[in-house]
Amino acid sequence: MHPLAERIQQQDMRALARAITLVENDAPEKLDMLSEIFSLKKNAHYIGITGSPGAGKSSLVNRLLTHLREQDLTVAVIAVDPTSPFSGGALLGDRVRMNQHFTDPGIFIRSMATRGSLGGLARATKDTIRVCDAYGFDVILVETVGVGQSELDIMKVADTTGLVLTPNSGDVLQIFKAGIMEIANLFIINKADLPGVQRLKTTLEEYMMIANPKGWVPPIVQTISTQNEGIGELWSEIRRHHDYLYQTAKGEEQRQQQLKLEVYDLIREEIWRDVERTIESDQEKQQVFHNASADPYQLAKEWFQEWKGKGGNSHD
Ligand SMILES: Nc1nc2c(ncn2[C@@H]2O[C@H](COP(=O)(O)OP(=O)(O)O)[C@@H](O)[C@H]2O)c(=O)[nH]1
Ligand SMILES: [Mg+2]
Repeated sequence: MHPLAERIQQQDMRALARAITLVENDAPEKLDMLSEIFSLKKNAHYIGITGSPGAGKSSLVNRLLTHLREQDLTVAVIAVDPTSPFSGGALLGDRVRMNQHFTDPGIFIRSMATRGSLGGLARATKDTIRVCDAYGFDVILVETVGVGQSELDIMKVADTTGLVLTPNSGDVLQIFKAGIMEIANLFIINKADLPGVQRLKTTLEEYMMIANPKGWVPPIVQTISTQNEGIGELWSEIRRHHDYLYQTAKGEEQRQQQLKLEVYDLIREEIWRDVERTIESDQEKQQVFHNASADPYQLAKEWFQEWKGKGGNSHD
């Protein structure tokens, strides 16, 4: 077994951090290590918390953390915020209160570095979730800013996704356009101390009438994270969704669909990585790019056919 996998099995937190760094750096041994780590899979509940910047995601995650620790559940927090260059606790908003968690061995907090492309970040985050699961955390909370495809990709592996919205912020329309409404299993109206809660609630109810979801109907939960209000209800709705996933046929169907998407995703990445490496290492092909007016359709068609004909990359 990979030495890190073995140490993770023994709940060595430094090995956990090391493995995540390997994943982030896209180390050559990554896939082998991950596949061994995957065999150690426990059954953590992966929870995604997404929403616009400033919606209160970090504050909520922080409150939820305290709530979960009170029930003796162990928690990994993964913060993904490509718009924020900060690292460590600073990213998690409420820094002072967050610090109290740093010395607790039942908690692991990691913010993902924004190295490389956004796509790379999404992949690294998904792998990091797997590593945390193998370690044995009961709950894995992933905070992401819901802005684009990359975040949507991360949420695809979550068991339960909560979308954080705030009254009168006008972010619903933007979120709607970005296709984030569909991935929400739970609508969280945070900052419920501000005016406009009822209006936002009506908007969400109208949306749900139109979307007409089969199976799970996303509940609307109100929270005021600054006052620690609604956290208990939020957690019980998250658990209710977990029960739905594991105890109903529709839930099972959703999990199968998720597995399929994940496999497709991994294959897509493997293929692209292979094709890219082949073309990048081909001097002749690189020369072709010097002619900026070359026909991209023709080149893509030709080179992809050529790659397929060779049975993929034979460099490794
Ligand atoms: N009024 C009010 N402010 C809140 C609430 N929750 C968070 N905030 C504030 O909103 C700001 C952004 O919170 P943060 O958790 O960093 O948001 P994030 O960017 O979504 O992670 C901070 O100043 C919080 O104190 C709430 O329930 N009510
Ligand atoms: Mg935040």
